[in-house]
Amino acid sequence: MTAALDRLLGARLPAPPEQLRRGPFRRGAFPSPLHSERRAARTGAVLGIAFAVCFLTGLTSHLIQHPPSWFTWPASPSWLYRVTQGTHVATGLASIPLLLVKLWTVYPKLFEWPPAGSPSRVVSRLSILFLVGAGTMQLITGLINISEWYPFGFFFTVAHYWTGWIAIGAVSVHVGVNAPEIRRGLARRGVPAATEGLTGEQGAELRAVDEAAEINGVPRRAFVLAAGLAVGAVTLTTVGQTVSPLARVSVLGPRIPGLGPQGLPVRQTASRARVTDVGTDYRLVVDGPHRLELSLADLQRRPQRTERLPIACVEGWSSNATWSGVRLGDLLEEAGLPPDTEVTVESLQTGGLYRVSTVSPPHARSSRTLLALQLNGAPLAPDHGFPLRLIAPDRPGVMQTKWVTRVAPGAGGIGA
Ligand SMILES: Nc1nc2c(c(=O)[nH]1)N[C@H]1C(S)=C(S)[C@@H](COP(=O)(O)O)O[C@H]1N2
Ligand SMILES: [Mo]
Repeated sequence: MTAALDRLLGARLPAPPEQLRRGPFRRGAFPSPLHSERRAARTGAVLGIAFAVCFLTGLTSHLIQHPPSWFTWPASPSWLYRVTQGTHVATGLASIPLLLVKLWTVYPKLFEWPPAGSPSRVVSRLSILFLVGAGTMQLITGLINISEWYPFGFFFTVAHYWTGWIAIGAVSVHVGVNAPEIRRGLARRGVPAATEGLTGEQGAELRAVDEAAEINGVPRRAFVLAAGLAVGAVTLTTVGQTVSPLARVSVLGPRIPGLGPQGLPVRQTASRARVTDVGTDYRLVVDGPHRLELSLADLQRRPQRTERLPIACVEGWSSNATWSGVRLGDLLEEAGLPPDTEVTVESLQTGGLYRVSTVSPPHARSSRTLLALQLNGAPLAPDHGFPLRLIAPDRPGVMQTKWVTRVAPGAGGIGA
């Protein structure tokens, strides 16, 4: 593809006069093997894998929340979303040090001479602009979101979704355009970027320096160790937000599993959602051919089921809990609806983006999907959705609607 582009436009673009080639533009200005093609390609491969995994898990979460007609997400295994979303946030966080390492490895390329080389070089350098811009934007907005800090004016999920496509598109162009260099860099022997295309004595000299350093291996090993430590430190201090055995070292994770009212973190409090005065006039309405209207006492008199299911927030924290309440499928059946009817679950909350969610047939039909009255053996705390909340297996936390007051057939809210 790039060869065709160069043929079309002429392989060489005019170079600026040689006198301008000073300072970092000098030939061999960056002789360190840490800036070699080999380092750039290997660091890039690790970062590329992290980006790809992060993109695919993020796309999965998006599809679950905004399913097109061809997409269904299963209700089993109950931990699947917990794993995909935990992986999304963990790979995103690990990509922060990886991106810094990669940028440090390749920054001498900024001083490439001649600056424009050939048309394919221009495309490649422009794609890097997009790549660095979109990649940085994704990592920063993701980080800010999991810290629940919204300093920007745009809606996070929409921006994060579209920038994700731009980032992964730029990665693909970058890999396509640089395929020969990447292949060379991943092969056993690399050449420093500074010697690329050089022949004769000077090139041979620089390559000898590079090979000696690679063979001797000290800076390379220290570099790989330092990069590995940085990624390890970021992961170890945050992944405990979802991998509970590591909760004790999760000093940078915004939430700790098991910590919160009734042993569970809270995302949106009752007071922020303005659901504070649930009175004796509370009713659950289930719309259908035989409309149900149930008081809290009615709900408590019905057969109670107990399930152990996680809350898995899109923000990457998750926590298992024991829930008791009535089966959603039983209520649907009693209201005269087939138990796998797609339904909308509505909250007492009057505003907010997450007051309504859609329960798709696999989850509506699952015998493990409950409208829970109890959490870990006690009535729900107001912050966990008193008097009634939805809890379904393998579903994003944002779709586990709290303070439920109405269930109606049809798609309505998030997940529709
Ligand atoms: N009505 C309503 N339900 C809601 C929310 C909300 O803002 N409003 N937040 C959701 C989100 S984002 C998560 S992660 C879970 C968290 O449940 P918890 O606060 O009981 O842990 O509740 C969900 N249910
Ligand atoms: Mo969430």
